[in-house]
Amino acid sequence: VVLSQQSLDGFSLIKTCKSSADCCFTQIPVVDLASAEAKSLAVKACEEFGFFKVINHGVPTEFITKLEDEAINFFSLPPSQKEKAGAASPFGYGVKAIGSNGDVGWVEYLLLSAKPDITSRISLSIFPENPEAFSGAIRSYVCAVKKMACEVLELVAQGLNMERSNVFSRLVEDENSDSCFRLNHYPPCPSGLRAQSDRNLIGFSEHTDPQIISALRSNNTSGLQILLSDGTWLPVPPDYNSFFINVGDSLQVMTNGRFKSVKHRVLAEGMKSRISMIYFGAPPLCEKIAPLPSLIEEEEQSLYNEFTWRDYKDAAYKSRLSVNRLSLFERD
Ligand code: GA4
Repeated sequence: VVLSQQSLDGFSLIKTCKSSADCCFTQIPVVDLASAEAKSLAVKACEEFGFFKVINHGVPTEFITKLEDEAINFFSLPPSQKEKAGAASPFGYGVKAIGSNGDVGWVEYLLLSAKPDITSRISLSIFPENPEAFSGAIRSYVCAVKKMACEVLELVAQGLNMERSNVFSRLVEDENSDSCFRLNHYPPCPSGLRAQSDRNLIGFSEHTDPQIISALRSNNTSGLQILLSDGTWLPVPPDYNSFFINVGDSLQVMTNGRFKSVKHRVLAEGMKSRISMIYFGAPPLCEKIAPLPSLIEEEEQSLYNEFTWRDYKDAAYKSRLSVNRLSLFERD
């Protein structure tokens, strides 16, 4: 499959209000990791939006630019070369199809495990002459972003007055953590469609992330939107130098619903290619996920049944993107 201007068969178009008059009053919360208020602001953002922007994140700029260059280089290869990564099932290269349950998007991507050996193997199949440039760039980036994501998890644990500040971060730091990493390329929206003011091509349709935390950045291109609690979609203004943090389903469960796992989507709207890179911090497969007792308020009940990350991941991979997977684990 190649994404081309000619064949739009099977892609979804949605009606959107491009003026976005209803959402221009809402601002994405910003958390400065170096500030004293970081803990409380991060907790507030996780409760209200399940989403915030992080500045002073400490991820070296050179790791970011290096990986972005490598990603552009990878996506510029001929299809036959990209396919050498193997089909995304789950790890590998994918075009148009997302997951294996019929979801499609105006996107091509590389889905990788955060474990370096799997990435090295895939890199070797794509670049047999020099696998290290690509896998090395991914390794350095993923390591730095994981550190930042764990810092954010420690901050929110402190902000929630947890007894141990590593309650969340230890799961992602565990050597058996099931974290993964994704590079997405959204080609420019076909010109014929760009002209239609009230229709948008879906790049990645609405979903929540099943993991604990996701850390995303992009090449300064718009398209990402988050769903607000009033049901409106808020476009996220792009920012090359910042990271965006998403609360995942597992963190929603551990906080007994206090933090919201944010629904988000990407529209292919621009004339520019969008490149995004997302680190998904996950627990080990055998880890039990349940609301933490200290976060179940008095007179409140646990909202979810306990499950292992393996159970949840299996359920997620069997479902369509937009499904509310957590409802399967809600307590009756
Ligand atoms: C959404 C978050 C991550 O991108 C991802 C996605 C995964 C995939 O692309 O294979 C899923 C999706 C994501 C949730 C539901 C299932 C699985 C596609 C899909 C239809 C890598 C993940 O972990 O879950």
